[in-house]
Amino acid sequence: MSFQPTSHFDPGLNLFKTETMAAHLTPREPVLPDPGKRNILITSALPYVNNVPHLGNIIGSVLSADTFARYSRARGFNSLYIGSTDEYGTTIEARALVENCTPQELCDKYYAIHAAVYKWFNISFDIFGRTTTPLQTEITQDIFLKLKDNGFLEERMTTQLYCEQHHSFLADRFVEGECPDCGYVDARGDLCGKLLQSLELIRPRCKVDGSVPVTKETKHIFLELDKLQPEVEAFFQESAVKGAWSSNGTSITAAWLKEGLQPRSITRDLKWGTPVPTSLEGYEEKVIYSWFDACIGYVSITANYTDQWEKWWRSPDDVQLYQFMGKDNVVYHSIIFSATKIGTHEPWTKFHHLSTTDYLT
Ligand code: B3M
Repeated sequence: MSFQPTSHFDPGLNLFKTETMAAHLTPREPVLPDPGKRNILITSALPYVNNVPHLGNIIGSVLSADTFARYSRARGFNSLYIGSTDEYGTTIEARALVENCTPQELCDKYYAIHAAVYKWFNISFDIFGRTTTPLQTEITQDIFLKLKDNGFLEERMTTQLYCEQHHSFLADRFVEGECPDCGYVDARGDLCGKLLQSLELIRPRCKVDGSVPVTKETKHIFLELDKLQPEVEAFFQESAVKGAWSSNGTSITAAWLKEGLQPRSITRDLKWGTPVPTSLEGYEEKVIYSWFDACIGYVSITANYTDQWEKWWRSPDDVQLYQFMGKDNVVYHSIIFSATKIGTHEPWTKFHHLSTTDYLT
């Protein structure tokens, strides 16, 4: 098989359009929920678009979701199965630096490769979209502003590492140094056995140019998860039982809730991402944190598929949402995405079933 990109993607339509695509992925009448039927909305986690998909991507969420989608269709349930690449965030920026291209060029290259791989595996997506679309910006900003209006966003000052060499705040992934825990000298600012923050590293250095960063104050917007904890907890208690969530999804979510939710920053000093709404002053050089809007990707992909997307995503009584993912993605879905939807005070379709797989070893 060849993974050479041979297709072109039209973000306006967000549908596969060329000969590289299987017949089941070509444009047709959109599947919409039918209130008299059982309506099943299925998602598999959106892989970062910075590499060739690996078996972990396939096993972790795609294969299980595809199997379920085939079962669901065979049972005659009205089913929509969506997937996409995840195109924002520092993983993409970091890879673009390595490949000496722009993040957009990187996304275009690897989107085609991802699409070809899933086609080769004959994955039965109804749509395989992208997260870098105007609708992603529109829907994410709308949700962001509703959270703000409802009093769940707060501005806070934070201290971060800043590279004076290339004039940029450094995301954790862009910092290396000595791990205070195990002494490893090339530890990365976001991961070294345990979750590290770059400020904890000893003798930190900028991964882009090797210079020594300074600390600097910068303001960010925080999602006040603590205020949303009671509602997230009530939703979890009911949904995990009713929708028979898989055990690791249930235990990971329960552990987070037991510890108590804390406010989390949902903006970043980066260029590659969904812009912060322009009504917020002083955020012109910042973007929304990619994990905040990655899950909103499921919604915007559906919106690129049909302008009646709200029939799927704002129909909690008519639609059952089944989400498939690896266990490292659980909290972003079960806690942060759920809290985000709850905080808008709008009738979002939330999880029915959460299916999580362990790491492929
Ligand atoms: N891209 C992480 C991953 O690929 C992230 C998932 C997003 S799901 C909305 O594992």
